[in-house]
Amino acid sequence: MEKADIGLIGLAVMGQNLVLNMNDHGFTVAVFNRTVSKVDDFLQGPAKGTRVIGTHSIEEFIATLKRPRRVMLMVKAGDAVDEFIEAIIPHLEPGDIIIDGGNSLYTDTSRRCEYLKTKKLLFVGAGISGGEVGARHGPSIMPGGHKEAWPHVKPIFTAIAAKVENNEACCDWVGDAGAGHYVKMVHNGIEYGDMQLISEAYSLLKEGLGVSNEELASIFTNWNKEELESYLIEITSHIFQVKDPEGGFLVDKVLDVAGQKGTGKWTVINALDLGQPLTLIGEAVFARCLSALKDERVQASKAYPMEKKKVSGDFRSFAESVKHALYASKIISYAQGFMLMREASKAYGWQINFGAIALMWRGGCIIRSRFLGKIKEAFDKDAKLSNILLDPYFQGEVKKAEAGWRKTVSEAALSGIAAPCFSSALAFFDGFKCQRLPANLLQAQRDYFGAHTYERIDRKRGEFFHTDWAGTGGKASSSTYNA
Ligand code: NBP
Repeated sequence: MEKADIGLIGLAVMGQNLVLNMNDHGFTVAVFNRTVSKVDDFLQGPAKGTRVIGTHSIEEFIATLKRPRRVMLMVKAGDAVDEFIEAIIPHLEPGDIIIDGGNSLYTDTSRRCEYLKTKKLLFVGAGISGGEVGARHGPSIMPGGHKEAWPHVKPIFTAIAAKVENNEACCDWVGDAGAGHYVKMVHNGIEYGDMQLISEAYSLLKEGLGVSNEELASIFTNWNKEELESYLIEITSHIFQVKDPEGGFLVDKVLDVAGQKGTGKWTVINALDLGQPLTLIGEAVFARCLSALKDERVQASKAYPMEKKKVSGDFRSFAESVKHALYASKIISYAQGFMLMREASKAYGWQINFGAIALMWRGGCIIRSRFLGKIKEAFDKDAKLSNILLDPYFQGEVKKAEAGWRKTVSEAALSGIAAPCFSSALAFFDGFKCQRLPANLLQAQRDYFGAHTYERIDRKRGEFFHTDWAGTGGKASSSTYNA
């Protein structure tokens, strides 16, 4: 009997489509599912006529695999992954590989790496983005874990992944332990940021300029031909064109309360843990929280009525300013996202390959864009680049967009239109490029009331001073640790 190149457990939407994608690329795949009847449904349905091998028990499943065995799990994240790992361990041999392609929390993946090492098995935690269509025709795949497994997984993953210029696959080794799933989490955080930025541009054009849905579709279609070209800008231009069968445009009938499933929140919590100023994604998550307070917002809108004030300037020039605000803010968001990943790589000892991340996100996933190609180029030129904002290309881009960005943020403030991500991106930029922040005063205040000590500009770093500012305190100071 023909042996399978890889086995996949979990025949829901992602699993089925990945199996068909692997089959298209010449791999023989064995499949299994907790509800075993779904194996037969799959073989008689979408997998009919393929070389997919259906199995009806774990024993049969493992027996059909070539050595070293490659077992991929595409099941619900959490306990289901641990349960399947325990169920297959007794049937595996040292050197066999387990791959978790679900949306697992990176700390779970790191834990599983440690555990499976004690069993002499290899473990890969791979973030997969692109949804159903991506899984079927080319997702972005972000694998991390035990690097010894990579040569055995690479041919399959790079074959099924999305391809960009020069046929480069949107899949590369990310780093050790939970690095792959961590990078997928940050991808989702950046997705929150991109979506909120687009929504702020929409709000300023619609509320501030009174642009119609037809005009919005046309503006976004044009933006998608320039530096903002991306999947999210493209789908946004389509959304503005969809009519409601009951009349009008569908987007105007959608309730303004945004949902969230937690990956943005976890990215921001991690940024706080690592002390990184991930302000834009933070604002994007909070903007969804604020949107959820619909009833209170309606009440407050009556308590603080504001005469509708259109933004100043003509249509064409303000729309251009909004485009610049969107582009510059997007650069800030990615700069912050890469700052976070750099810190995580250091803190967790992962050796993350940043150029590879930009390439993996270039195609297949929700945040895919032309822009990510430029980030890849920046890391190709300088693999040790400390911050995207210090790359010469992005410096030039931010400078070109700066005037329009400032105009947009000030017009938003004057017109009373909330633009939290545009504004916080600009505040971050002004702080980041500021040689001397008012943190000297913060330190003085901390020392005044809590004897927390301060460093001086005219002494070497690491020397701490305490002053009895009011002449009423003692000489004892607090310890100088940072939380
Ligand atoms: P689901 O997340 O809906 O998971 C369905 C699969 O998990 C089925 O095979 C189901 O078996 C199995 N399963 C469940 Br539910 N509970 C189980 C348990 N306690 N023990 C064993 N198996 C269990 O499927 P999906 O949407 O295809 O996603 C698969 C993974 O990929 C998830 O981690 C998801 O977060 C991730 N992901 C999804 C997308 C997407 O767009 N949907 C995109 C990227 C990543 P059953 O058939 O017996 O119920």
